[in-house]
Amino acid sequence: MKLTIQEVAKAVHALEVTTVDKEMTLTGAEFDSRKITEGDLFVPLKGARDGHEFVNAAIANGAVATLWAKDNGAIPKDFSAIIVEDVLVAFQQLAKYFLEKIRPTVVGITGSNGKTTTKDMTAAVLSASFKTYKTQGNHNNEIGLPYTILSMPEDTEKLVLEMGMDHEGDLHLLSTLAQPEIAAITLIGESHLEYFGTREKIAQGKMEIVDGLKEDGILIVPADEPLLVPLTEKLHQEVVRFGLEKSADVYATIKKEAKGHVDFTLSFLEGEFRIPVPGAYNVRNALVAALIAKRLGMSDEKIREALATVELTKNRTQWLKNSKGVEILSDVYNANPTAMGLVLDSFSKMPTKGRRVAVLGDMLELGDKSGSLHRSMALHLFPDEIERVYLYGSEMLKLTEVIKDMYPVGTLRYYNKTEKLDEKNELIKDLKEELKPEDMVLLKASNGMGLSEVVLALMEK
Ligand code: 2GN
Repeated sequence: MKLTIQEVAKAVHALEVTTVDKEMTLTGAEFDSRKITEGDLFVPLKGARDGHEFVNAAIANGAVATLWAKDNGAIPKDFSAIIVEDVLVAFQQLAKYFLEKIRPTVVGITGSNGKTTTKDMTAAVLSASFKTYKTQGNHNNEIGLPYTILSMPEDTEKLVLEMGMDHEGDLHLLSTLAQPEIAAITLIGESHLEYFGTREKIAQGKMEIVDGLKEDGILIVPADEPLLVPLTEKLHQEVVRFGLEKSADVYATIKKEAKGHVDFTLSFLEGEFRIPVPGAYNVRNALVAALIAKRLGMSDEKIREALATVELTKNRTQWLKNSKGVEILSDVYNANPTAMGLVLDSFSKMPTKGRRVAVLGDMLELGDKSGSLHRSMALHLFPDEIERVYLYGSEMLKLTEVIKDMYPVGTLRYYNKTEKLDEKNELIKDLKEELKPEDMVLLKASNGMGLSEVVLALMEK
């Protein structure tokens, strides 16, 4: 992002700006003060804690301005504060302004889950011909999507946005913000993370992706979702139904499935295609990616080349199932208190026949508020929802102290990690012994805690 303070103030309808130099250029926007670099705008959102509390950390890291909710206490002296009614709304308005300034073609994709995503494959294919930027990690909600937009390079031509859906109204907001030229619903799914109750409700929720779809835009939907297809009938935008059956508007035909690749044809492109990953699921992803690429002007040949070399990265957040039948939600590469609280809340509500088990490791680099931020996770842990808790790391000892009287004897375990002593192997051993088929396990920590080793150990035969 490259915007002047003046531009930001105008875009967010600032009530007031406390600054000396409104021509000063801002080079990025961050809501996590740990990620601020020189020249950035700080965006104090309400997470587990109120971001306004951390403005000094942001300044120390090089922030040159901040958004600031009106009547929010003392504004740091000699610092540019852009005063607004609501910081989240301002952040979204700013993203919208930046999008209109850069004007990439926007592709909005929802419904991705599983190991690889249509979003990644689409971005991989488009990258062969265009300057393409895509949603990183899980930045797909009302905060993550504006963040993605504001993080795109100035020369972005195609922007592939993942649009996440947890509640009714989510996709309405994301779609009207980003106003995609192409929108794709990859599947209805029965994802653990959706609280819609019924598949009908999920289908309705997914259809909100058309709320911001351009008049001359295209909606891509699975042909084999009887709940979805009727909802597309009254749209004035073009609707393309995809699948593996000839009755779909566009379809793939699998020719050969091998261990490491699949060969297939596509009804709308010449010749045969290969993806260097197995599975019919990935052929559906590839079909959507190829369709989008074709509509955006790529040649059949270019699409073929791009698909043949797509590299799929593992999702950072993954559902796994081990040989014992334990379901594992692995989210072990980064952590902040907000995200940990949110994932614990949704995990607590997920239906399961077995027990819910949480394995939580330290969140790193939280400075002198670290103790209280770890302790605050007690607000998200209740023995009748999450029956067993394994805490790992020196900061998590503070959380252990807060919840130990609430958790019955034997249901809360603590493992230390210091320079001298690392009890990770005990943690692994106990988990392997104590987990039962049908249990559901959440693992979450900062990357530096190395919980990925625990995930690997649980996945061993
Ligand atoms: O769930 S999210 O991760 N989300 C991001 C967007 O895509 C989808 C997923 C998420 C994270 C969301 Cl939705 C919202 C927020 Cl606000 C955040 C977030 O980053 N929250 C963070 C905090 C909170 N609450 S990051 C962060 C880092 N901060 C602590 C609080 C916090 C570090 C810090 C620690 C101590 C000081 C300053 C900063 C300090 N200053 N100590 N003394 N002075």
